[in-house]
This record gives sequence, C-alpha cells and structure tokens, in this order.
Amino acid sequence: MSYRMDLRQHVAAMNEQGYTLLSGFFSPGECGRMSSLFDSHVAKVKMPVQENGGFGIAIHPLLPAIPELATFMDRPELAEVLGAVLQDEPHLVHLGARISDGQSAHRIGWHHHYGWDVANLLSRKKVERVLFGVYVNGTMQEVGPLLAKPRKFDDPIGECKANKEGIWEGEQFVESPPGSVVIFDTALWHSAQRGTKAGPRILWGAHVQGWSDLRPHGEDNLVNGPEMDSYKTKCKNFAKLIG
Ligand SMILES: O=C(O)CCC(=O)C(=O)O
Repeated sequence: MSYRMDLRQHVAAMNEQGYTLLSGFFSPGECGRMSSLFDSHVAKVKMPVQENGGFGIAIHPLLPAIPELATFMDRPELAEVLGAVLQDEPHLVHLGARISDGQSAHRIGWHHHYGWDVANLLSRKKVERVLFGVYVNGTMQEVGPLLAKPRKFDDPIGECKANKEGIWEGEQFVESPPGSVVIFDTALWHSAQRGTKAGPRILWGAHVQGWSDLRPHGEDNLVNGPEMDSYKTKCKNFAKLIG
C-alpha cells in the first residue's frame, strides 16, 4: 500500500484491520537526518541503547528532547490522512521514540494503548485515537518488524494472552521500507521483534486524536512547550497539529 492511494482506502484499512501504511513516506535523505538527530541526542544524554536488557530505550516526551523533529511533521498529506481516519482535525497529544538494536530482547510484550473504557469500542462509530510511527530504518525481518493482531474498529478488545512475548494466532508482520509511516488504532494489540541483523532500529511518532475530542489519556505528554515556538512560526502545517 502507498500513501498516494485514495484516502478512503486508508480509512477502510484502519476500520477493517486497525492499521494502514504510508510506505516510504520519508526519503533516504530525511531518514539520514532523523538518524543523526537521534544519534546526537543519545550521545548527549549518554543513554546506552542496551540499558536494561529490554526492547531498547524509550524517549518520552520526545519534542522537548529533539524539537527539530517538528520539521518532518510539516507535511499537509500527513494531516490529510490522519484527518480522514479520525474524521476530525488531527491534534498531536503525545510524542515518543524507541531505539532498539540487534542485541535487544527478542520481542516487546504484546500491548495496546487504548487507555479509556474498552466497553466504548463496541458502540463507537470511528477510530478515536491513533498512533503514527515513523520507521526510520524500516519495519522488516532484518531490522525488526512491527507485529499486529488485526482488528475491526468496533471489535471487543479481547484478552492479553498468557504468552505476552510469544507468537499469537493471527499475528501479522507489518513490513515496509525505511522511512515508512504506520498509522494504527490505539486499540490494536501489537508487538515488535528484534531484527536479524545488528544495527539500530529507530521508531518515533505520536498519538493523535481529533481536536474536538478533549478527553485526557494517561499517555498524553508535553508537545507544545516553549522550545516549539520557533518551529510553529516556521512550520505552519506542524503548528496546526499542536495548536
Ligand atoms: O517498535 C515497534 O514497532 C512498536 C513499539 C511499541 O509497541 C510501542 O512503543 O508501543
């Protein structure tokens, strides 16, 4: 699937399987610049990627740490897809990153980020909150794939299986080249697997909900701090995403 396909197809994919792909959305040059930003940050704060034997390290909240990432979100087509999926103007309410590598744990445990009363899912009319994840090095076997358990938007949430880091029936490997964006429903059960090759796997992204949906969520974090002022002036499309 490509981000150039019809917006209705992205909405259909979200509603039918819980995720959609913007394959190769960012160019190799952009991915190189993103990697440098993360390398500099990790060196500055002396954060070894293998800090805890888990699935790499997390950076939350992300924008106060690397505000330059704003420039990569200044893309009207990103807001267009997010708006179509949410049926509302998109609002960034959390930014974070995870950096892992070939030494990380085999898998990150299966989880979802719905965060509200899961009974809502049965009667809701649309996806309420999504994640968009930028897979700087891609999501594939060598680098480490995202895994998803496809779901329709109004399916019940289902149980977390006992084998939290194991193989789940119906799991799908979501594979796409470097620079791809995966947009997924916060109610999607997902995991990720260590790559077969050495080298970093950088994932960064946001939680997004409609501007008219004012419900707080336990993972909301600082996206609109003073360090963003100059980016809001320079990046008008980005500014609309954070207000
Ligand atoms: O690394 C991935 O592909 C998924 C990351 C993830 O599950 C998360 O950060 O919630």
